[in-house]
Formats: sequence, C-alpha cells, structure tokens
Amino acid sequence: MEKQTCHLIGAPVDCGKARRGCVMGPDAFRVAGLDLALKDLGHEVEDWGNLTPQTGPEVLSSNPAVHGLTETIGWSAAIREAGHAAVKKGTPVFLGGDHAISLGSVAGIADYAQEVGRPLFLLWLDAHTDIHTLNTTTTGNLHGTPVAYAMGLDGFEGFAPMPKVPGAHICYIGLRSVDPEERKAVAEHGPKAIDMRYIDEHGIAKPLGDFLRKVAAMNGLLHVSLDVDFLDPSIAPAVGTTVPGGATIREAHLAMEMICDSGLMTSLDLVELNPFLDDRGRTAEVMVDLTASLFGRRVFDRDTVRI
Ligand code: 6HN
Ligand code: MN
Ligand code: MN
Ligand code: MN
Repeated sequence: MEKQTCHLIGAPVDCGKARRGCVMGPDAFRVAGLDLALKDLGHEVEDWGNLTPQTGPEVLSSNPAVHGLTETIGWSAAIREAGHAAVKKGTPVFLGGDHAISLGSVAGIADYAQEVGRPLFLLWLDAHTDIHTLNTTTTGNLHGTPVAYAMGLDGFEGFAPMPKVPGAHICYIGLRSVDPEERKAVAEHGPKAIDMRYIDEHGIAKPLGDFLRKVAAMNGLLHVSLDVDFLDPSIAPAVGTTVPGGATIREAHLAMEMICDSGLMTSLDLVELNPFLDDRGRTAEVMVDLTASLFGRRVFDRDTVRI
C-alpha cells in the first residue's frame, strides 16, 4: 500500500456506558506499540495525544435512561473538529474510548466528505448495530447510538447536525446482539447487515468484497469502525460488552487485509478496548496486529504466493 501519514487521535471517552475503563484505551494502544507497528510498515505517524471534551450548557434528554449526555456532546464536538483537521492531512486513526467516540469521528469525516464532494461509506465491524436513538435506547448508553446519529435519525437534540450518511452506504459485519428497536431501524433504513450466521455460511470475503466494490465504484471515502467486540471474546476479552460467537482471528485479519488491498480506507476508529478487563495486554496486542494488517503487514505479497 502507498505510504500514509497516520494521525493518532486519542479519544479517552468513557461516558458512553456504565462500566468504566475505556478511558485507558488510547494509552493501552500506545503501550502495545501501535505507532511502532505503523512505522515498521513505512508509514509516518503523528500522535496528537489525548483530546479533552469541549464544555457547553447542560443538556437533558426526555428519556430518563440516557446518561452522560452533556459530556458526550462535548466529546463529539472535540473529536469532530480534530477528525476534520486530521483527514485533510492524512489518515486519522481515532483511539477510543468507547464507541460514543464515533458520534464525533464520523461527523468530522462527513464534514470533509461534503467539502470534497465525495460520498462517505461506513464499515461497522461490531457485534452490535449501535443504531439506537436517544428515544429508543433502554440502557441509555450512548455508545449504542452513533450509527443512528450518522444516518440523521431524529432524537439527537443537543448534538450539532451533521451531513447524513445514507443507510445504503453503511455495512455491518459481525452482528450477533441486536435490540428489538434496532432490528426495526435496520429494516427500515437499510444498512447492509452481515450477521455471524451469514459469515458461518459464506465466509467474510464475499460480503466485504461486495461492499468494497461498491465504495470503489462510487469513488467513496471509507470510514472503518472496529469495535473490539467484533472479535470472539476468547481472543479479545478486554471489552465490556463481550458476546460469544464473534469473528475468529483469521476472519478478522482477512477483513483487514482485504480492506488494505482495496486502498479505500480513509479513516479508522479503534474502539471499546477496556484495558482494565484485559489479560496481560493481549487484546490490545490483537488490535495492534489487526491495525498492522490494515496498513499493509503481510506474510507474503499475493504475487509471491504460488499455488
Ligand atoms: N457498542 N444495544 C446495547 C445497548 O446498550 O444499546 C449494546 C450497545 C453496545 C455498544 O457496541 O459499542
Ligand atoms: Mn459498537
Ligand atoms: Mn459492540
Ligand atoms: Mn439497547
């Protein structure tokens, strides 16, 4: 792959759910050697350090379950601004933090996509659909909402409006925990939803390849959002929302290798790593290895492999 300038943006957001620990995520990625892995591949790395949230007036939701709203809005604004600045210079890599960081990261990239007149596509690698609105969430955990916000669904009062990403430009892979209201939203708004059963039956290459071809055909920008719980908990225990039956290490690497080969990815989120739950850093290391595959690490080039 062409050499990139990777802009590491630490977003230690921990208010998108009740269980604490993602605040340590950005530093765990650093300790696990993310910058060195990227430099070893010949890329340039600029580490922006960790952002802090903007401050603003208190915002209350009419849904009493919702918590951490004002802080999450402040984080979104800060991450959006940084993401927008970074994507003009290179490839932003947002280091979460819980998945609420994507309320900001996707908005910042969408602002840029609108400026350059290109469509934005989202590849959401996750056990969950994260498509609740502030009105449908029953846990009140805002890390379960960024896809709905990106699509422009109602119920995000208090958040700055963002350029909409149409459902047809969104592809989920890895799904295995979807709430009833989310099921309805997916059916109605039309993201492509690849669940684990589909992967069991057909593998990951076919649906991912189809989506990447569509992004290429439309000259799209591609934002990849990688939630730790996309992976099976046996290989990635350090996440608060483990769901059994996730992607294997090879399914995940194959996805990264295919995305890399496509040359389409323009920004990346690494989210939901909770180092407090990790087993001697192994989840952080798996995430760094996957990121390395995404940025070109290979066993062999495809033309060296002889069959
Ligand atoms: N994540 N649907 C559940 C909820 O609380 O709304 C889980 C959300 C998980 C969020 O994967 O980033
Ligand atoms: Mn998620
Ligand atoms: Mn998830
Ligand atoms: Mn829910």
